[in-house]
Amino acid sequence: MEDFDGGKVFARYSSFSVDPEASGFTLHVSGFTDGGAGDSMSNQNGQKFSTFDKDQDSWNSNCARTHLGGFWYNDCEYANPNGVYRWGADGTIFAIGVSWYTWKGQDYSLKSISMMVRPVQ
Ligand SMILES: [Ca+2]
Repeated sequence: MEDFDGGKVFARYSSFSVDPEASGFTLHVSGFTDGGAGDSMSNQNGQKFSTFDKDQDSWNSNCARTHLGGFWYNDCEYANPNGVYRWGADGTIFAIGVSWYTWKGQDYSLKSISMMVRPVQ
């Protein structure tokens, strides 16, 4: 992931899997290694995937609608990579950007986040 000042960091997880649709696409992520980004995914571990039209998060409202994305929201999020693209620091509307809490907080929308997955060898 990168910010708007040339900063580039990463977070690596040795294990990442998603359960089938019948199980709500539950996320299993573990084995964090810090590449400067900090761990914003463990908070989402064990959560189902929530969207505008399907609230499967742990909060009493719909995190996808509140944070304008779709993700494995919990109560609600440390990471919001499917949020609104809004050019860096912007707290006009709380936590709707492309954010990674443990690096830049919830009101900094990152320039990019790439998610890469490879099979276990
Ligand atoms: Ca909810």
